[in-house]
Amino acid sequence: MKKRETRLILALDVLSRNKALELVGSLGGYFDAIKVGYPLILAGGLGILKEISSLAPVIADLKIADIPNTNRLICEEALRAGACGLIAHAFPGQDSLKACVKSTRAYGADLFAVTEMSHPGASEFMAPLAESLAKAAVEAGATGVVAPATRPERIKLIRSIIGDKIIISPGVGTQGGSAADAIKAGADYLIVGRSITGADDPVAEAERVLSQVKASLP
Ligand code: 3DU
Repeated sequence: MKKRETRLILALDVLSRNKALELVGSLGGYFDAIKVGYPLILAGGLGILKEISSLAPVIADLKIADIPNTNRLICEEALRAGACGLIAHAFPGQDSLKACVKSTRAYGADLFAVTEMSHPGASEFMAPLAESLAKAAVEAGATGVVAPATRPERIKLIRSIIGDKIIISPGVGTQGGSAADAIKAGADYLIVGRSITGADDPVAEAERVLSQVKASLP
């Protein structure tokens, strides 16, 4: 993972290749990485990873959650396409998660495991398991975890389990999370999407979030 500079990761959930490249062109300097997930990959093709990765580091958010062999195949496709970071679910278990860690390491890339998601429904099944999922991420050798900016107290708890592994944290802005609170709770990077990509002035919004991050650092 690129050294923490802005501590921001852009969630690029747009459906047009041109729009995606336009946003990366104008916003790239505000973000340490660009997160690309199913919406853009399905709409624009896997080649979009290569195009964007020539401009900025790309994390492929495929929330990989299959048996070890299938996980390996998915990881290798995304890594060959240019991703330098991948997001996987921890719940399929150590063997599945370790397959992702092994693949990413072979490419010098990072693997982030989801602990508890940021939306309200995560309280049904994920929250009761989040501590075990965080421990599983550490045991598997993941680079870090995904933890919710919508519940900063959960970032704190997960930080106490994972030590100095990296926390990337979605949920700032549209989902209601505060950039300052998530950073103060221990997030290393914030994942921000719609509140910036859908703003009338995305650059001004990125600047606003960046100034909140800077103001909340010790
Ligand atoms: O809500 P936003 O538009 O800022 O985007 C958040 C992004 O992070 C989006 O791509 C979503 O799929 C992803 N994400 C979560 O929101 C919550 C998680 O627990 C994991 C990923």
